[in-house]
Amino acid sequence: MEQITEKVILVGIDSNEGFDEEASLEELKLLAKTAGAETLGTIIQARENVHPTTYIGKGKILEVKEAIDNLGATGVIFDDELTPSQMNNLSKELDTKVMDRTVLILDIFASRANTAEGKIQVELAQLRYSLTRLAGYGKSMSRLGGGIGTRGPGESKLESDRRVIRNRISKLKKELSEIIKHRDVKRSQRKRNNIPVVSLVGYTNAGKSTLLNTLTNAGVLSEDKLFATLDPTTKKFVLPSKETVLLTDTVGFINKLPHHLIEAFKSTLEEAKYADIIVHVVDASNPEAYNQMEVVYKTLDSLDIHSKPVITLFNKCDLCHDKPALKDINATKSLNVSAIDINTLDSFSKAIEEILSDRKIYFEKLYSFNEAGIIQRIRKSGQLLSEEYKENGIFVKAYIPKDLVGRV
Ligand SMILES: Nc1nc2c(ncn2[C@@H]2O[C@H](COP(=O)(O)OP(=O)(O)OP(=O)(O)O)[C@@H](O)[C@H]2O)c(=O)[nH]1
Ligand SMILES: [Mg+2]
Repeated sequence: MEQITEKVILVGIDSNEGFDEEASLEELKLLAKTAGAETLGTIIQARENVHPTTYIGKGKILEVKEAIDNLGATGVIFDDELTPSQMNNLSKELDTKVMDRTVLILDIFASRANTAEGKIQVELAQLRYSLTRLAGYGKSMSRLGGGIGTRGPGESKLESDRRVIRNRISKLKKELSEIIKHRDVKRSQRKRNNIPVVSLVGYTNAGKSTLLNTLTNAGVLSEDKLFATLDPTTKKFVLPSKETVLLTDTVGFINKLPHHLIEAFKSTLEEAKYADIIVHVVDASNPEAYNQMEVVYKTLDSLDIHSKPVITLFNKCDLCHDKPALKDINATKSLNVSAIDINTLDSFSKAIEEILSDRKIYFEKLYSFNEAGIIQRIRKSGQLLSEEYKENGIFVKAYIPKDLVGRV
């Protein structure tokens, strides 16, 4: 298929809060590149709030229009989610293809989705996004199809468009809930086996998949692109203490993650909810590292993921020679590592062991010979220190997870 390269101009508003707008447009540029568009220029307007009907002010619109003509752009991408009326007005005023951060991220997710679940989630998000936009387009939308069968009063076409979308949404939701049910079964199996789950979270491009690959040879795609990973991958990782944990790598977070995506991807994003330990991977070489960390914590918060032990990994430390060291007051432990260099990761394994051993207690008990099954269970979920065969049974000494005590 022939690939058309869009040439775009990026437009953002500097409201003096959170991310520096220049950095945000740098990120938008990377998103555009990931989606296959070339950035010709960037324009920033300093204003406290977005303009309610045109996002930027009148004068700035003229400036953007001029840039489109001078540079030969085929489209404009705005650094926030535009309201339907902003999008409508800007399309008219600029007379070119108008896109926003949300469309771009949805597009990237669509091209990255591999599994049935990922595809359904992306389509759900896209449909929900377009459902809110249909109203704004009104008649122009009904003319879009053109030709026989599409003529007629705009409103009724709009109604039927809506109905088609709603039906599709409810069908997809049903399919998705089947898949989620299946995953819940798997999760509860893990829980029964008592294997601790360690979940990698972090801003997109922080190095989560690289870390998983270095530790477990997982062979997960890792790339210098945003959202290289969409679908969760879980791998076994054996600690130096010989205890096994499950490491899960999943979709990264980003500033202004569209709420349609958060809704649709809830089950994927929530992967960390079932973790015993959260590993927060940070790209310490990125000048926006602190803002990115804040986005990660806010996203975890909005997913109701709290009060779990957190290990923060300041990653890519091979690139941070002259930078001041970063800190994370939210973390149980923080470490400087380089995910591409396994020699820097010993301290990481140790940190996991330490946190897990905090949750274990020393245990000894005499079991009768026909209770050998329980000892097998201790061996699997805990750390069996010794078993002594005596005349009246087997005497066991072990460290076991606290929540296993009642069951052994
Ligand atoms: N120099 C250096 N590069 C690294 C390090 N860790 C990861 N990278 C690079 O950073 C880029 C992103 O790494 P990924 O592992 O794909 O990042 P991710 O967090 O999985 O990103 P998403 O899946 O997009 O959320 C890749 O080009 C990696 O090679 C590191 O320790 N040092
Ligand atoms: Mg990844």
